[in-house]
Amino acid sequence: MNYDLVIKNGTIVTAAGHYQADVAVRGERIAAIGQDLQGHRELDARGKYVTPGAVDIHVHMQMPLGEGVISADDFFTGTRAAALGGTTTIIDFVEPEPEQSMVDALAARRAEADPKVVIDYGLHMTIGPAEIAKLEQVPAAYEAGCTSFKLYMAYGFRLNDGELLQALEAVRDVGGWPVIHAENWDIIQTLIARNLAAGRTEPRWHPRSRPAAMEGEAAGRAIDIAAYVGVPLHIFHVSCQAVVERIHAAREQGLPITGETCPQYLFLTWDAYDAPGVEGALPVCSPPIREQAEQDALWQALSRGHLQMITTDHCPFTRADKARGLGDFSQIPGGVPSIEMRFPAIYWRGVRSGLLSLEQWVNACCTTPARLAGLEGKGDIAIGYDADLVIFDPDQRRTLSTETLHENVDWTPYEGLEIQGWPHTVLSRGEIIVEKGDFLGEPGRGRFIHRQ
Ligand code: DUC
Ligand code: ZN
Ligand code: ZN
Repeated sequence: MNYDLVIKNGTIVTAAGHYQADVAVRGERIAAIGQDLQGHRELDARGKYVTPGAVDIHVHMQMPLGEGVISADDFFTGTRAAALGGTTTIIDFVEPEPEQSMVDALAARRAEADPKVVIDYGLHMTIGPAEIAKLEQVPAAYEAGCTSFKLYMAYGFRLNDGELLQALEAVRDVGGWPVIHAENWDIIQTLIARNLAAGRTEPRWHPRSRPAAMEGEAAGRAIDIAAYVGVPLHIFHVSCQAVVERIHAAREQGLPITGETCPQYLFLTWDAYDAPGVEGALPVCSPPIREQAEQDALWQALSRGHLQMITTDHCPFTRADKARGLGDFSQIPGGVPSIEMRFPAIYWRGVRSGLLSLEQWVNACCTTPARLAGLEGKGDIAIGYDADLVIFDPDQRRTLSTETLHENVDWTPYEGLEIQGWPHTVLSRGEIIVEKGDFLGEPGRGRFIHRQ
C-alpha cells in the first residue's frame, strides 16, 4: 500500500517508549507505523528521532498590556517561530472586555488569529472579576471550544478568594479545566511599595518583591479551594520548590492537581536582573526568575515526575517597551520569549545531561500538555492521530541568538547559548512546514481547535 508520505528509518520517541520504525501519513493523519512502509514521498530519518509535534499550552501572542504596549509576536511570527522549534500546537488566551460576552470575545480573538496562524491553536477563556457576573456564560464558552479557563490571583484580572470559589464552581459544573496564575498579590503590592519608597527601583528588586514562599502560599490556597470545590487545577509557570511541594502533596492525596514550569526558570537565574541598564529589565517576568537552588529543584521535580509539563509563557516585549520601566521595576512589562528554543533546549539540557529520559522529554513537552488540555489527536504518535511530527536531529548544533531565532523581538534571554539537537523537518497535519530548518508554511493554514 502506498501512503502519501513515509518517514523512514528514524527512532520514534513517544511518552511510552522509543523504537525504530517507519511512520506513514495519509492525508492529515498518521496511517501506519511499521517496517518497510512505502510512500509517494519518503523522508529519511536515519540517525534522527521522530517525535510528536510539541505542544505549548501557555503563550501570549499580540497581547495588549495597555498604553499601546503589546507583546511583540503576532499570531504569524509567533507560530512561525514555534514551528521552527518543533512546536505544532499552541494555546493562547481570550480576555473579554468588561462589556463583552465570552463568546463574542472568543470570536474577536479568533478573528485576530485565524488569518495568521501557521500551526493549530486553541484558546483558554479568562475569567476576570468582570466575568464573575457572567458565569452563566461558561457553558456557552465551553460549547464554543474553550474548555479551559484562566484564573488570576495577580494583576488587574485577579480574583479574590470568594470569586475564585465561584469561578471554580462554574468551571466544575461544565467539566472544564481551570488553569491559574498563583501569586500573593497583596504581599507583592506591599513589598513593591516598600522597596520603591526606599529608593530600590532597579530590576533586581522585582524578584525580591515576589518571594518564592508567597508563590507557594498562593498555589497552596488555590489548590485547597479547588479541592474543596471538587475540580482539577493546573498551576501555571511554577518557578520554585515551594509550589512543587504543594502540587506534590496534593497529588499524593490523589487530587487532580498538575503543574508546569518554563524555560526561563530552567535556564536562567536571578543574577540576570543585576545587569546594568535595560539589560537587567529584559528578563522581568512573573513569577520572577529565582536562585540557582530553585532552578536545580525544578529540574529535579521534572526528573521525578513532580511537575507534569513544560510550557513557555512566551510573551516577548521589545527593549524599548522594557525600558519604560527603568526607574520603577514594577512598571516593566513582564514576559520573555522562549517559544522557539523550548523543545530542543529541553532535549539538550534535560536529555543529553541524563536528567530526563527521551520519553520524559516528549511526555513533558508534547503528550501530557495535549492530554490535559483536551487536544484530541495531538501530542502522540499513534494511528489516527494528526500527522504533527518532528524529525529531530540530535547532532545539529545551534547557537541561540536574535540572529538565529525567528521571534519578532530584538533580544533573547538565551543569547550565545550553544545547544545540540534541533528540528530538521516539521509536519503539521501531514504538510511539511519546516524542511532542513527552512520555514515553508503559509499564514492562515493553522486551525482553531474546537476542544470538547
Ligand atoms: N507573566 C504572566 O503571568 N503572563 C505573561 C508574562 C509574564 O511574565
Ligand atoms: Zn501568568
Ligand atoms: Zn502567561
